[in-house]
Amino acid sequence: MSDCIFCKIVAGDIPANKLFEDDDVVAFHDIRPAAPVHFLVIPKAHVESMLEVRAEHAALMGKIMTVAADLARQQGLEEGYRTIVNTGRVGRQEVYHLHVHILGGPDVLPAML
Ligand code: DGP
Repeated sequence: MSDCIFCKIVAGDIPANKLFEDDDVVAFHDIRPAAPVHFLVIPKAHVESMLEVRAEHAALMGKIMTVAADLARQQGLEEGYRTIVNTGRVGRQEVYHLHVHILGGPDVLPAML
């Protein structure tokens, strides 16, 4: 998707502070951190949102969550963190390339749910 900002990060066309990358997923720090640790894990393939996720994406979605958990441990979030996926207009999704937010840090996370 030529106009997708996260596809441009995947392609290396715009910079990102990457934490992890393999053939399927990329993780990078959020440009507008809402917590002391705030990173995103995305599929390299352009999947717009959870609205598009089907059974064929099961392995990829599992990998995204596994990478998120591994990176959270690496980032020192042993006591926990928030994992958020905003979906569609109603879910206040801003960037239409599926991404999982991981937010952590001591005592700074607002109560949301
Ligand atoms: P949302 O679609 O609402 O789940 O959030 C999108 C997030 O993506 C938001 O927290 C800011 C982040 N973001 C947007 N553009 C960029 C960018 O170019 N680089 C990085 N690292 N993060 C971005």
